[in-house]
Amino acid sequence: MNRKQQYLAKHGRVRQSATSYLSLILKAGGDKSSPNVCGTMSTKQDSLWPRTIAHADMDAFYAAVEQLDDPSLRGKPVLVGPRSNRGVVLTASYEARPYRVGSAMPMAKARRLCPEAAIVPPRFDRYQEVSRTVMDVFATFSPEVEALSLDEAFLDMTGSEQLFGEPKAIGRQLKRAVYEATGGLTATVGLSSTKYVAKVASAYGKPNGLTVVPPKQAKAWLAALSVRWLWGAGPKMQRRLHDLGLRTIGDVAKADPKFLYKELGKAGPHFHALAHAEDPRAVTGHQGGKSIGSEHTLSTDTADTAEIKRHLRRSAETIGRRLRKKGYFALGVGVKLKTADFQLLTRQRRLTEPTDVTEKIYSVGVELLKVFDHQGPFRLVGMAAHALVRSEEQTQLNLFGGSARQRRLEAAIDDLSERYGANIVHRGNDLARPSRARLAATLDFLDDDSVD
Ligand code: DCP
Ligand code: MG
Repeated sequence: MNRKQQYLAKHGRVRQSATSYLSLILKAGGDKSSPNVCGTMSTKQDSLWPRTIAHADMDAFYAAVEQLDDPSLRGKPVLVGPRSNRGVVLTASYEARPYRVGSAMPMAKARRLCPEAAIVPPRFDRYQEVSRTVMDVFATFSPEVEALSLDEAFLDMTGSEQLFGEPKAIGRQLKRAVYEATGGLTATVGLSSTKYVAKVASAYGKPNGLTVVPPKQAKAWLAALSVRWLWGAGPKMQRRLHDLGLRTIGDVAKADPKFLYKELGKAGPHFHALAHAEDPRAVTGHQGGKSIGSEHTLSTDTADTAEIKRHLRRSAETIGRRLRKKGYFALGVGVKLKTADFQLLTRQRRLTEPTDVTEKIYSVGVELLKVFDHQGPFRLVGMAAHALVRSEEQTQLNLFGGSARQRRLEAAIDDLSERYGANIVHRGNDLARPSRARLAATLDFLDDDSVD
């Protein structure tokens, strides 16, 4: 039984799949009880949806949690951030957004623009808790959930029509489930056949929206949107595109890819493909944009579990040390194995609480090792920490609990490693058999420049 079949067996609720649905590209009313629903018409759905990808993002997440917990804040402009004028707004409730305030704006400026807003200091522990609830809901919809941050994720819903119905029905159920599980928070959901279009569709429907873009109509739907909706086009790139006479995504789709490459380098063909609604990336279960990894290409391929575990431990040590040094905690851990015939296999897991503890990362790695179907031999063993969150946020939480002693021990090891080199300290069980990886190529990587 593959994972999807196992999932279907476990959640064996079967619904009649709708074969067609009607909707229009329209934005209907926007109150909390009736979501915005946008979409287009499709007929023989199965053949038109090679993949079904949902993107879900909570509305004004931190501010909405504050309004949920304190009814006196409901319906009012709320800024989450420090009460002092120093620092920035983390987010603004939708009631505050008409005043043109939002995330990352200096608090002093936001208070000037929206003097009547209530200023609420952040409660990260509470946001983590709600995030776990939301991610748990997502996990009941799909075995493939890729969390991008605390409040947003991609869900691969391909083949789930039997269970949840047509895409619009999936979106409705997802929104309802989040609303019910959190006691009243809304998410905006986009559905299409690529990650890119699903994400644009959800941003388009903000707040409390549901936007369904059938793949056949994705290109036409994108065409009217401004180039600022192109993934990866920041303000500087948008100006550059405007200078080239490209104002809409449709303009980019029509442009000659060679011209785009000449003017924009590698970004040119990338934008051209997005403008054609082409985005082959799969929902990976990868836990976030930033990651820290460490992998070893072995001098001799191995199928020996004890040997593989030793490599995992070395990777976990490197990752833990780098997380602590850079001030990050990981919400997800992954294991990567490359078979002797160069097949790349990965498995990820979301943690119940963020960690920077080597032992924890290693123990999740060992658990993940059990869920690989392949027996080896493997030529590469690696681990990565995903969905990194800043430790300043975490220090406000009482996360360490039982692992406080372990953290102190690991801080002492970091100190020794810093002074005498990474190999100076080895755990007793590593000394019994020296690892072959010492002779092997090592790649410690940082997936996203912004981590540095
Ligand atoms: N956040 C932050 N600093 C930022 C951006 C966001 O601390 N520069 C936090 C606060 C947000 C949460 O992350 O509530 C989620 O970010 P989103 O970008 O999803 O923004 P919101 O959920 O607040 O609003 P939206 O409805 O636009 O998704
Ligand atoms: Mg959000």
